[in-house]
Parts: sequence; C-alpha cells; structure tokens
Amino acid sequence: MAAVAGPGAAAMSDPEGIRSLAERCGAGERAALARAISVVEDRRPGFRKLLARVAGRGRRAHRTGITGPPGAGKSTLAAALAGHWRRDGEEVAIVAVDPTSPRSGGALLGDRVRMAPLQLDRGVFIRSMATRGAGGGLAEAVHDVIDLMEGSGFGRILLETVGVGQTELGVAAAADTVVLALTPEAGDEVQAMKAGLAEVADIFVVNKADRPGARALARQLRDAVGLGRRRAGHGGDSTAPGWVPPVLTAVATTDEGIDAVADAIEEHRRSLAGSGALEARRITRAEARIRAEVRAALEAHLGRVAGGDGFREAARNVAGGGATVYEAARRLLAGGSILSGGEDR
Ligand SMILES: Nc1nc2c(ncn2[C@@H]2O[C@H](COP(=O)(O)OP(=O)(O)OP(=O)(O)O)[C@@H](O)[C@H]2O)c(=O)[nH]1
Ligand SMILES: [Mg+2]
Repeated sequence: MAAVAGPGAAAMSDPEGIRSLAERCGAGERAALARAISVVEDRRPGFRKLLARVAGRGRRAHRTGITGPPGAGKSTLAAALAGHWRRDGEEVAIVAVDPTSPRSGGALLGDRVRMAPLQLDRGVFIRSMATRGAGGGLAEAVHDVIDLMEGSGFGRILLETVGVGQTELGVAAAADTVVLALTPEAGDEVQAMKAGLAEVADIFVVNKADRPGARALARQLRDAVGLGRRRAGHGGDSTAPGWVPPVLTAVATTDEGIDAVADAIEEHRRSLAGSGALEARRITRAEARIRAEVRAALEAHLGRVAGGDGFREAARNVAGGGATVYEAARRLLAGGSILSGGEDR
C-alpha cells in the first residue's frame, strides 16, 4: 500500500469514515464522490468496503466508451454528448483515462479548456485518471471508479481512452457501447486495421467532418466493417446480434452530427438490452475482474508466506534432510489464510 499523506487519510481507514463517505456519495454529494474516487484510485485502506457500500446501489448506468487516436476529438465529442444528455435531463459522469500523460490537479490539461462549460454544471462530473506510480492496475481502478459513479446516481457514464491498438482494449472493456472516433487524416490507419475494426467498435464516428476526406473515410470504413463482419461471423455472446456498426460523421466542435451519435448509442443500448447481450457483457466483465482480484490475492499471499527468506529457509531444511520438497511446499501453503493479509479483502 502506498503511503498516503494529506488530511482525511487516517479517517478513511476507520469504518465510520468510510460509512459516512459512502452515504454522502449516495446522497449525490460531488465532493464526497471526488474523495471516494481518490480513496479507490490510490487503493487506500478501506477502499473495498467503500466500494461495497457505494457500488451496485441504485439503477444501472449506461457506459459509453470513446476511443480513438490522439487528437481525434474524443474529449470534444464527450463534452458534446454530455451536453446532449444534459438537455434530456440526464446526469453524466465523464472519466478520461490517459495512460501516457501526467496529470495536473485531477484534470488533464487540455480538457480543462475543452470541458470548461461543463464544469459549471452540477449534473456533470468529470474526472481524469492517469497512470500512477503505485498499484499499477489502471484498468481495475477505472472499473472501480465507474462503479462509484454509477452508485452515486449517474445514469450516463462516458469513458474516454486514447488509442486504437491493443493497449486501450482493457479499458474499453469497461464500456457497454464503444464509439471509435477517427478523423479524415486516419486513412492509413484504417488500411492497417481493416478487418479488426468491426470487433473493436460498436459505432464509428468520423469526426472533424469539416475537413476534406471525411466522406471518403466513411465510405472506406463501411467497406471495412462489412469485411470484418464477414470474417468474424456473427459476433460473440456479448455483441448485440444483427448489430451492424453504423459509420457516422460529426463536427464535435459545433455539435454537428452529435444528435445522430447519441441516437446510435441509444439504439445500441436498446439492442444490447433486448437481446440479453448487455447482461452477457456485464457477466464477462465481472468474471475478468474477479479473476484479476483472486490472482492478486494469491500473489499477495505467496509474498506473505514465502516472502523474504521463506523459500530459502525451507530449502535449507530440505537440503539438510529435515523435510521433503512436498512437505516444505505444503507448510508454506498452509502458512496463514489467503484472506488474512488485506485489511478488508
Ligand atoms: N476542425 C475540427 N476540430 C476539432 C473537431 N473536434 C475536435 N477538434 C479539435 O481537435 C483538437 C483535439 O480535440 P480533443 O477533443 O482534445 O481530442 P482528443 O481525442 O480528446 O485528444 P487526446 O485526449 O489528447 O487524445 C482540439 O483542438 C479540438 O478543438 C472537429 O470536429 N473539427
Ligand atoms: Mg482527450
């Protein structure tokens, strides 16, 4: 566990502190949610209890992932979509994940400007996450943060992640609907990705359609989508059956085409829910997270029972004829409970 400085850190480890923080989140207190996210992000003591109290309460949120190459307009699109949903009276939480850039005071620098108008709106909550030193596991933390947002009453969650390669897929897996944002300059990338495209995205948005080449890219994408679907056959159990990823064009800076993007997201959501694929996605997601947590617990256990000189000492004993390899291994395995280490596992 990383050392935690700052006010409130000690209070967070006591159950009362966690309980009241959870209650305040549930009551829609934004400052409490911001604090809860920090507790979870930093894996501070009590974070699992906090999640147990906040996550899974209230109605389920729809999770939209926006991914795409750097500078494609993901943040601008996210802001435009948030604006759209706000006009419908929905509350929107945005989490921007950037595995590469350092952050400053909770917001990625550029997004301060991009999302400035939204910052004043109580119905919008924005959080940036970047790779931290301790803990690693950014993808796990992203899932947890989204759960907190959902448990705090947000019906719409937008997850922005950079990239179109393998790196971002772990985080994109946190979404129910994946929007892939590309720009007219992306022609070469599309050539390179081609058949894999249909599996990554549920909806394509050719953003910056005010620039030349947008229509040509959209055409190219529609071809690639068709090709990918023929190769992949008819999606897995977590794809809405019969869903053909639409290719839309937009100018996120002027809201042009944003209504159509929002409509497509809604249609995809309905299609997922209607076919049972939404539940399948949730189950797949939960299983991956449980496996990761169990694996982490096993590794931590191994570190406790056999950390330091544990293996060495057992080996000396075996070498000296004091035990067989099997007896030594069993002794190490039996040394304490797997559940004994984490304060609140
Ligand atoms: N011309 C034009 N510019 C756009 C459009 N959408 C976004 N931009 C601009 O493109 C730049 C990048 O936009 P962002 O929304 O920050 O892109 P991003 O994909 O979030 O970028 P990263 O998070 O850094 O990867 C900004 O200067 C935007 O104003 C558009 O539709 N047309
Ligand atoms: Mg961005």
